[in-house]
Formats: sequence, structure tokens, C-alpha cells
Amino acid sequence: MTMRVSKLAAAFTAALGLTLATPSLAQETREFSVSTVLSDAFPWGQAATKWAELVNERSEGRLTLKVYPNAQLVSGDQTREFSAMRSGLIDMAVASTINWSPQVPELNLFSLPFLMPDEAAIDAITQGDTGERIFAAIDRKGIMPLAWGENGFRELSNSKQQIDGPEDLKGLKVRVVGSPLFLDTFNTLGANPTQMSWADAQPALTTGAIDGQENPLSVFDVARVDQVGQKHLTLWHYMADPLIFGVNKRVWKSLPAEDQQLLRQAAIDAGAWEIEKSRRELADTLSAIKARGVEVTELTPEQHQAFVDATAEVYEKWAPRIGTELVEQAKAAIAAR
Ligand code: X2X
Repeated sequence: MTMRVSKLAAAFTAALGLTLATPSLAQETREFSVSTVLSDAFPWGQAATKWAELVNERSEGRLTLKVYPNAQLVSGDQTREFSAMRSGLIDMAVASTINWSPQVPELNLFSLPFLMPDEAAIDAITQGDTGERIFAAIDRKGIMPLAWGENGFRELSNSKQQIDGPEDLKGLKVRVVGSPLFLDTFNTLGANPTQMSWADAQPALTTGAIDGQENPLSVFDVARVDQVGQKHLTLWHYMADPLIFGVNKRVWKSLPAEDQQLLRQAAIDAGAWEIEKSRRELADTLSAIKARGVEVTELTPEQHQAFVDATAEVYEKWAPRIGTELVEQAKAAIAAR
């Protein structure tokens, strides 16, 4: 008898399980847009593609992330991406801290010149309490941040001459993007910075309207920046822009908890994969650039220090805007790395 009851109960549970499972099996498939500035020819775009692949695989085809590269969802205007995402024009993004820094002042932390001397310093910020605090700031501004990736240390190129000291930058027309912090950094160095999108930068380099630009080695290499006259490259590692995987809040709230978890874990895995890959590829990328005849300048500790000294005043102006406490916390995390 007892046996029968438990069999019955098992059958009942199975039936219940089936009815519970049926709606989720029949659950509609959903597609979301993902904005990036660089395509999957670059590590950045590859991070987004990886995220999309993992989400598709792990949701068994139920969730699709469609990647729109070249900032096309904001007509190339990459510093509008955050606002477009917040307003719902874009569902998700894998974005550079630089491009969101006009709307999230805390993200200017990464743009402070010579704050992070090496990759371990980036990790000390992103993988610790400082990173959590930055994610909380993004969250407060209306985007759900899920994971970190990496664009990389940004190196300086130009068409005019070798640069190994601040005096070499005098009057040089350098393209920058993001918040006004970049104008301050390059003005302080005596350069003549001009803000423009990446879409506009490439023709401007070709025509010689600008003399120089700064971007990670992977971008210099894949976009073939040497072919538009940028023959001098200085490895000054003055800053690095992490990537952030983020989701519009309404989209986020519309997802059941298990799908939120799936999206988050896939972003963390895609980010870790991309960070490892782009760091591993750096040495080969540099060799390829040198092999194409680009003059690559490495700085001596003294030359490096001259740049650090020349940009010190950027901290005075920007630390209060970023949050003095946040800057101090980041410095402490870097010192303890
Ligand atoms: O515009 C740039 O320089 C780029 C591609 O690196 C960013 O989107 C920050």
C-alpha cells in the first residue's frame, strides 16, 4: 500500500514536472541587440561574439545576441552608446570605459594618465572592491554591468616624428575620444588634441587632418593604422581601457533569474577568455607591426617619468570629479598588487 502511494506520488510528481516543464520548453525565443565599436576582426568584437556564442549554446538556442559592430546603432557616435542603451535603443553592449565616461564620471579612473603601470594593476582594480564600486556607479546610472573585458594599453602613434618626451608632442594634432579628460592630458603635454569618433578618425588620419592617435596595439595592427601614414609608435602605456559587458535595465528585469544568471556567467567567461587572448597575442602583434617598418619607441624609466611629471596636474582636476576616495582606493589596490 505504502509502495502504491509512493508510486502514485512519483507519477503525480512526474506529471506535474511535465506540466511545469512544458511552458518553459515552449518559451518564446528572444533576440537582443549588442553594440560594439570594433568588429570581430579585433579582440573587442571577439569578446562580444564569444558572449553571443556562449549564451546561444547554454540557452539551447532560446536566447540570441545579435552583435552590431562599428557603433552602427548610434551612427558611429560611440560616446552616445550609454545614453542609447539607457533609453532602450540598444539592449546590450560590450563597451569601452572611455566611451561611457562622459555619462559615468567614475569610469574616467582608467583614463588617468599613468595610473596603471601593468596588467596586474588593471586586474587589481577590476577584480577587486574598486571594480565593484565602479559597477555600482554604472548600475546607479541605469545599466546593469555584468563583466569585464579589455581593449588594452593605449600607445601613441603619429606621422611626424619619433616621440620619447613631452616636448615632442608640442603642437601635434592628436585625435582623442571620450570625456574632456583626454583634452586635458594632451593639452598639458603641449599637444593640440581634437575629439572625434573612431569612424571619423580613420579618414582624418588618411587625409593628414590629424597627425596622431592613441589606441591599443591590436587596434593599430588590425586597422592597419601604419598604412595611413602613422609610422612612429611610442609604447608609453599611459592608460588602458577595460571593456564592460552591460545590459539595459528593462531588458534585465524582463528576464527570469536563471536567464540573468546565464547571461552574467557567459559574460564573465567571454570576458576572461578575451582578456587572456588579447594579452597572449600582444607580443606577436608588436612583432608584426615592427615587421611592417613602423618605428617603435620604448621609453627609458627617465623618459617615462618625464611624461608622468608632465601630466600630474590632470589628477588634481579629475580626482574630485571621479571621486577622490575611489582614486585613493584604486591607488592602494595597485600598490598592493
Ligand atoms: O575610438 C577608439 O579609439 C576606440 C576604438 O579605441 C574606442 O572605442 C575607445
